[in-house]
Amino acid sequence: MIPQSVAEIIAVGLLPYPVKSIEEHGDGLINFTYKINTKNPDHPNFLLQKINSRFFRNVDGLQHNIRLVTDHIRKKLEEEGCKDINRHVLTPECIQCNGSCQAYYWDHNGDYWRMYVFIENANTFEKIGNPAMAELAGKAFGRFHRHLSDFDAKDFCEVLPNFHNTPLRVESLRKTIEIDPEGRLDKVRSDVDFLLSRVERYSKIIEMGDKGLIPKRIIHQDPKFNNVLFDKNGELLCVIDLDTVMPGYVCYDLGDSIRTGANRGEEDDRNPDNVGLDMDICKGIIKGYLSEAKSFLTPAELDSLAYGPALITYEHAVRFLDDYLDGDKYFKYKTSYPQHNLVRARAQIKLLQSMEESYDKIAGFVKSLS
Ligand code: GN1
Ligand code: MG
Repeated sequence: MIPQSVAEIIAVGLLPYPVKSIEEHGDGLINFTYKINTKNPDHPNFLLQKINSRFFRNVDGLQHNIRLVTDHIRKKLEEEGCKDINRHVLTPECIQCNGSCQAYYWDHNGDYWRMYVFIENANTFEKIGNPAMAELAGKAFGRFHRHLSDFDAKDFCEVLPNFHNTPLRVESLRKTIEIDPEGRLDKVRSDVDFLLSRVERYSKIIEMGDKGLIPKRIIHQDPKFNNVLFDKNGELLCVIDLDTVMPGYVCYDLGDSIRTGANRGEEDDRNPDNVGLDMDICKGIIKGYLSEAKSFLTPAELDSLAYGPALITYEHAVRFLDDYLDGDKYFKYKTSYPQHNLVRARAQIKLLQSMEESYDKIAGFVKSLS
């Protein structure tokens, strides 16, 4: 169903061209997304998205970041002589409002909306099917990092502060444990002990950063495979869903793309036997990533990469368990049964064990390509 607000945006004439039809697009849980088909075939169609202002409170900052990043990538693509720039980077489109062009629209319900030019004949995929696809996934995020490797981040807004600050995520878990607001702690003692015994090991990246040994760069921070857009002929186009783009360490993106893309099971798999690292997919992602990123990464960053998968998986286990103990507040929108967050946390713990067993192999593979 098309919500009233979308009809409002069309009705008050906030779009640059006459509209033919509106359809729902994708199944985004955070962003409600609509495709706006314009009447004149010479005019582009648009993607209209509701911004999740529960996560993203600073909408000005968010839209500012997206504009900076897409402008920068566009410039890089021009320098590289890319023939079809509008398919290789997202194009934010302003919304006509009070006689001026605005980065977003605030509707009568207090929701925020923004638009991109719609990229036609393009697809995303939920799952990485084989190592060749894995290589493309790695390439997509490696290229994104490469294009932004000389970006001056000083004007950048950290829309979700400390998003990947692992020690702070652990601090939050500790606080929840102390209070145990839902009386759930007893059931999960061994999971808690497992995670707390690893705090030091997974504080290493933040410590390296604090000591200035690895640089903060602009990274994606939600590098799931379904955030990679492909042409209908299979050609890699660009990465999408730029909301979480912020300064961070490159191993976070490589790590999260492996956590989400190279798990033999599901993130919320109820059967732990299904869960584990698929080494062929993992290698594919690393190979694709380094084919783009090797050229600008420092030796210390190259060394940090192999920590990424386990680090980000650890962090997710901590976040899911924290939220479970806290009564499923943060991930409420994706919790469909009472134990869902606990199932997620345990699946992440299982994946983490499998990654820890494979650490030497991952590090060796990175080294062989560096
Ligand atoms: C959240 O809802 P989704 O899938 O886009 C979360 C990510 C986690 C992911 C885990 C803003 O993203 O960090 O990786 O869940 N996003 C935010 O399923 O917290
Ligand atoms: Mg997302």
